[in-house]
Amino acid sequence: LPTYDRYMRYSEIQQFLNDTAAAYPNLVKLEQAGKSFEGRDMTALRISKNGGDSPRAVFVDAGIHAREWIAPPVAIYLIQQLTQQAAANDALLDGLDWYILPLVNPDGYEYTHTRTNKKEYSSLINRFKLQDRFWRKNRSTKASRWCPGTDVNRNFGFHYKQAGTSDYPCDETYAGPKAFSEPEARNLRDYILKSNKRGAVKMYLTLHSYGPMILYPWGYDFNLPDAPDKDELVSIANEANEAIIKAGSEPFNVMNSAGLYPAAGASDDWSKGVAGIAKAYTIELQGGGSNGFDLPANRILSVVQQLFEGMKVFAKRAKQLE
Ligand code: 0X9
Ligand code: ZN
Repeated sequence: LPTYDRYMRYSEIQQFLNDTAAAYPNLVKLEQAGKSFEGRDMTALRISKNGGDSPRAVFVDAGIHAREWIAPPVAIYLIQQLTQQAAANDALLDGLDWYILPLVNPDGYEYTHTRTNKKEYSSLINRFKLQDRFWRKNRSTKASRWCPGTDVNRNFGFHYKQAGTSDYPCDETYAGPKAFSEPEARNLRDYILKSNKRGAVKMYLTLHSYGPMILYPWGYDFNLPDAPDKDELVSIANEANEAIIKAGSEPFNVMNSAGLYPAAGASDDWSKGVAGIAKAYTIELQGGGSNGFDLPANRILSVVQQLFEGMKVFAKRAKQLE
């Protein structure tokens, strides 16, 4: 069983996904999206009462960014609710399939779990640096051995490198040598496309931190025109926000993602612009701790419970989409 009183490691998350698939064979299908740069599994679950043939579906991922530890537990709690509480949550499963990939960047995630945030002297770069509890990228050494890591959320092939990305491997927002150079981005792309092969996926929710914010497209440049369905994007996000607030959370800021800062090559814009998923959101979960990314573990449970109330709204609205 998953725990919410501390942040689980990769192997525990894998165990939970495997156990869930084994325990609910009629509801859950274990799917492998592929392997990370270092060879870890990117495991997903398809949750469906209908063998994956429901008229509509929602795609959820988490953990694109290594340090954003609060995101995977939100996906894991959602899986738990959809399986262990399937009867109580039938509204979320009736006519709706779920594709959930809780840890897109397992290498980076494990890296941050084996590091500290203490300042230490690095002889290599001849200065003090923070150790990498707050690592963001994947752990690819293909572009540079000295500065490993590409930002998976700058590596998607839609307006690639147009704004808010870096060409320098040492930077936090390094976009990689080319679009979809990274196995994590390719695997996520391919798994989204496979999940959406019937065009059933109406909503893409990618879980990040920290906000709290609900971001809607577009975000790939400065001064972009509104998405044609902006009003509906906002209306859905506002309704989800109300439910999350009602569950006890501070309010989320519903905004255009370029309003935070322009950043091209992110998975949200690609999902809407290329995969054709009508509604795409980046959910920046609640922050906390020393720098926003290290939310104390005693807050995990309330965050996952609050977000689940939002998920109910996203599901309800997804079922109403064309
Ligand atoms: O910069 C990002 O990738 C996201 N914020 S985070 O602090 N979690 O790193 C925001 C991405 C928003 N989407 C687009 N700009 N397309
Ligand atoms: Zn992020």
